[in-house]
Amino acid sequence: MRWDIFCQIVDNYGDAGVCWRLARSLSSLHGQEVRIFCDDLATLNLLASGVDESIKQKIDLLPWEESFSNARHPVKTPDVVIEAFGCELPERYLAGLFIAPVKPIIINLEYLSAEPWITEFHAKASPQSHGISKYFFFPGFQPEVGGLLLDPIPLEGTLTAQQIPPDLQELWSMLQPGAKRMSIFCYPGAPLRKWLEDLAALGEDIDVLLTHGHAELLNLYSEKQIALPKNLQLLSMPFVSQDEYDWVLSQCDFNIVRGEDSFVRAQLAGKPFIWHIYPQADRAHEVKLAAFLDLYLEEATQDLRLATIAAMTWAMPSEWLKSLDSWTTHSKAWRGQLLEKQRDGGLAARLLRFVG
Ligand code: TRH
Repeated sequence: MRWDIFCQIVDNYGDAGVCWRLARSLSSLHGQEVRIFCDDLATLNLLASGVDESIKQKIDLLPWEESFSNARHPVKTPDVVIEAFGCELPERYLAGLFIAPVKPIIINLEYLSAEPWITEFHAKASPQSHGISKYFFFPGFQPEVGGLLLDPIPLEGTLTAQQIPPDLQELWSMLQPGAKRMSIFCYPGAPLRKWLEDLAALGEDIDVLLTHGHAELLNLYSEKQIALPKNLQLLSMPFVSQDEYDWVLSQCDFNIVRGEDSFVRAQLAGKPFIWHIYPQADRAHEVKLAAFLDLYLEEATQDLRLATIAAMTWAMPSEWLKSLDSWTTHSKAWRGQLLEKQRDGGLAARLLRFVG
């Protein structure tokens, strides 16, 4: 079938990251014809870079305006229209659908959530005055909702240390032998400087991989240099491809991730992680985090529960790092449970079944 995905980039990379990952899955794993209309093509192209040309060329990445420009032949009517994260379709594009001989189905693809209430809204109709059928679709962890965007599933062990991505080889050569490795991808509001100073004071050899832009966050290049003992080495990464980022997550002992897509990738890496959830004004993010932790820690010991909740709410590492080993065991088990629950193929497969 033909899919039109509309991607409006609010900020950061996740809107593009999720839309690109979905398009890639629908196209290369499910043989669908996919176009993405995006209002910030530069960001989308950044996320789509580093993917095999044979995959990328099958997906049309188009500017938002192309969806209704009459310059070209009238836009081919799609079978499915995805409004990613509830973005509004362009009026003139919608008008084009009204005159289409066969109407598409419109899907409002929501943000990923672990909250229980989404089970009541998932797959429910959202009646529109224009009469074209539209449905809510909630990605999530529970069996009766939209599932997780998993592809490509980083199979344990295949992302071995030997396959160091080319643009990480120099950085990888600087790692301290035998040191713990942590990657950091968080929002500016995190107490990162204090967190790293506390971590360094524990005396362990640790290499901290700062993802694109985080070194600036720490004013590493300014006079207010963060003063860290040499057992903690800060290494700054370029912005790498999604698959290379998966590789980094799998090679680290601990990861700080954020938003939506890296949050899922960290779980698939089977390693302990802090989820720096996207902060919302009305503190709704705290409800979302609590809902996830309820699921994530359902089978954890009380000690691990306390350690994980402390870590996820930015307590200093000296308060919870002693639980790292049991957290690592738990993370592997959680990855296994996730893959088991999503063995139907997760979000892309469930979308296909829903519209099929
Ligand atoms: O960038 P984010 O903070 O995006 C967020 C989420 O989309 C959130 O839902 C939304 O409300 C908010 O923006 C506005 O985090 P996220 O979701 O992890 O997206 C980052 C994407 O970037 C993800 O696909 C991984 C990818 N990435 C790379 O490809 N290379 C890299 O080097 C890094 C660090 C990330």
